[in-house]
Amino acid sequence: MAYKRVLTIQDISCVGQCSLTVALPILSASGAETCILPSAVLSNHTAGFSAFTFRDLTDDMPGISAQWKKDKIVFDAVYTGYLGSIKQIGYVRDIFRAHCKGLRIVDPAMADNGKLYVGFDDKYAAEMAKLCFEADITLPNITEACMMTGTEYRTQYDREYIEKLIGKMRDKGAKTVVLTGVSYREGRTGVVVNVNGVSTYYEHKKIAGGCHGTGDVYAAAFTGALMQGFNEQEAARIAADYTLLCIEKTVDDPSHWYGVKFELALPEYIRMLGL
Ligand code: PXL
Repeated sequence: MAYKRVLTIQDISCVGQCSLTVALPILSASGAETCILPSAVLSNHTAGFSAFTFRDLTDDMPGISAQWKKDKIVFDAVYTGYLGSIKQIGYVRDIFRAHCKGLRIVDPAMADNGKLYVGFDDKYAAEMAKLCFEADITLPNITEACMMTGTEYRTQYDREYIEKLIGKMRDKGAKTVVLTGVSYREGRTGVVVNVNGVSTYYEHKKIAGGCHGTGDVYAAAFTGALMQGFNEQEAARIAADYTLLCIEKTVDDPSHWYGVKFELALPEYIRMLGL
C-alpha cells in the first residue's frame, strides 16, 4: 500500500464538522500521513451559528514554513481549503513552491448557492481564483466557478452552460477541474471531472435539503483516494459515493443542521479504497 504524506491547509472550526476537523480524520482514514497547517481558529463555522470568534493565523505561516525548510520537509500533495485572508493566499503559493513535490489541490471554499461566505469580498474571490488557476487540481462548486470566470450564476442550466464554464476556467489556466453539485435532472446530481480538456460526468442520487460542510468532506475524500493511487475520475466517484452516504446518515436528524455525520461512514470509505 502506498504511504503518502499530505499537507492540508485550512481553518480549525472548533465546532461544526468542516475544514480541518473533517479533512484530518478523512485523510488519515485514507491511509495517508496527514500534516496540517491551520489557517485560523474559529469557535464554529460562519454559516448558521449566532456568531463566531476568529483568530487569524496568517502571521504564523512564514515561520512554520521557515522551520520546515531547515528540516527539508516536503509533501506528496498539498491540499488547501478555507483560507483566512488574501495575504494567506500568497503564503500558500510560497508553501506550494517550497514544500510540494507533487499535486497542488485547491478547493476555493469561498461561496455556495450564488453567494460568498460571510467575511469574504470580491477582492478575496479574485485572489482565490488565481490560486485555483495555478493549481494542478481545483474543486469548485458552480457558484465558485461562476465567480472565478465572471459568469452569471444559474440554478437551471444545461450541459452547454457547464462545458462553457469549465472552458472559461481552462482559458484562465485551470488544469484539472472537478466541478461539484452539477444536476441535469430532478432528483439527481453529480460531478464533472475535466482532465486535459475532456469531461466525464458521474451522476448519483440527490438528497433534498443539502447539508453544510459536504464540500470539505468531498475534497478530503477525493484527495485521500488520489493518494491511494486512484485516478481523478475514480477518486471523484469514490468521494461522491462517500459524501452521499454521509448525507444519508444525517438528513433524518434535524438537530444536526451544522454538518454531516461523516464519521459513521468512514468504514465504508475505507472499504471503497480497498484498504
Ligand atoms: O465548509 C466551508 C467552511 C470552512 N470553514 C469555515 C466556514 C465554512 C463555510 O461556511 O465558515 C470557517
